[in-house]
Amino acid sequence: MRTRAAVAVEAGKPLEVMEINLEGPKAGEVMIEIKATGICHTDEFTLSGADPEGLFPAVLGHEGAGVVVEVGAGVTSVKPGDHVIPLYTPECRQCASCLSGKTNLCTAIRATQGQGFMPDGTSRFSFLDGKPIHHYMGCSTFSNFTVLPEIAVAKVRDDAPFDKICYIGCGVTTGIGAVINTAKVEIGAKAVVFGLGGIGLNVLQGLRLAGADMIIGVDLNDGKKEMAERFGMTHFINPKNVENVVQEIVNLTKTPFDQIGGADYSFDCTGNVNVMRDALECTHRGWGQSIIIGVAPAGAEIATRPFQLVTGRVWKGTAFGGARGRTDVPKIVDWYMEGKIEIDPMITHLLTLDEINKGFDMIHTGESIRSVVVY
Ligand code: NAD
Ligand code: AHE
Ligand code: ZN
Repeated sequence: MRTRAAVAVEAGKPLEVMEINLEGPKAGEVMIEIKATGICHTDEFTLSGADPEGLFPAVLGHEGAGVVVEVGAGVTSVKPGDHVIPLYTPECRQCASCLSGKTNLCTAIRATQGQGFMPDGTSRFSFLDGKPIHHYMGCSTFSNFTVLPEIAVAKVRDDAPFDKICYIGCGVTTGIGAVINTAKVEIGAKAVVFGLGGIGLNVLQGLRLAGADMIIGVDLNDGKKEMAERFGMTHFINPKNVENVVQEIVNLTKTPFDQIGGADYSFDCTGNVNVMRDALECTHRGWGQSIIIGVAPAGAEIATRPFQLVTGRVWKGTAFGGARGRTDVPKIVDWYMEGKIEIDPMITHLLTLDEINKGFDMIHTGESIRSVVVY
């Protein structure tokens, strides 16, 4: 069949909206009509050419929601008409990683996913002349119709609005999950969030849910302050206005009883390796934990004095907020529908597929939190 898609033809070039071919689902696969997709900073990162796994041409997009339209042989967990969220971190429930109970990083199809292919090593997408186009993060939600393995779709309730719950496909789950699953933040904690964009705001609302007392937000853009306060930030620091952001955080967190100071938890939501260092070093001696969420460009490396770890600080990372997609994503959709978490104010722009490059421009200018393309 034919489908409309925004194709990343080359690194650093705007996406090109066009008709392309899409082959139907093979055994164990499902075809989904994407109804809405968010544009995450990671899509921009890959399009820019900074992703060591970036492949071109490709159909990008990994933050979608839609309806199953066709299933391949042997598919049992979803049927046509089901509402689903594509998962870039699948959950096969059979591989060593899933069965370990220690990680959400299912390894069943990771190798072919990274090569831009379906698990059988081929692509379902091609240009009209037959030249293949790569899949992206196993999702390719910048296409009106896409094909995914059955293990990479979460079935969700059918009364939830697609243009809001698509964000649960990455940003919401990543931010809230980093707090709840990865850091396991406790009531009364003091936490710092570096980068108050589409991920950082969800870390903030995760911290509020977890009952953190002091929630410090750090961003170079003062324009991010108001929205961050709405999601639970109690203190704001713009690094441009202070001499040393680490010292500022240590001072803010000191009490008469605890003159050492430092955050119990910090989260990097910038992808900048210098910020990652500050995020580690502003945590408390003996027990502070710093969680890396941001994705750094090819070749970038993190550094700190090992003494920071010898003295008890812990450096961790998280992908998709440690969430097990098929199990956890339907629950997060329920939390949204029950009013336990907010999504609507963070979706600042709705776009058509033809306008998708505006969404990328607004990531660069910082004027959007999340842009969502509605098909
Ligand atoms: P975004 O562009 O919406 O937000 C980034 C924010 O960081 C902006 O507000 C920007 O002003 C701020 N910032 C940039 N440099 C800064 C600095 N030096 N100091 C302080 N603030 C700074 O991006 P997003 O969608 O929130 O994504 C954030 C990061 O998380 C990206 O690197 C993205 O690729 C990554 N990400 C990771 C996962 C994961 O599973 N680990 C999931 C989604 C996104
Ligand atoms: N391909 C990059 C890394 C990109 C990356 O870290 N992706 C995150 C999700 S970002 C979502 O917006 C992730 O889940 N990583 C785990 C995985 O298996 O890809 C690189 O540096 O090579
Ligand atoms: Zn993302």
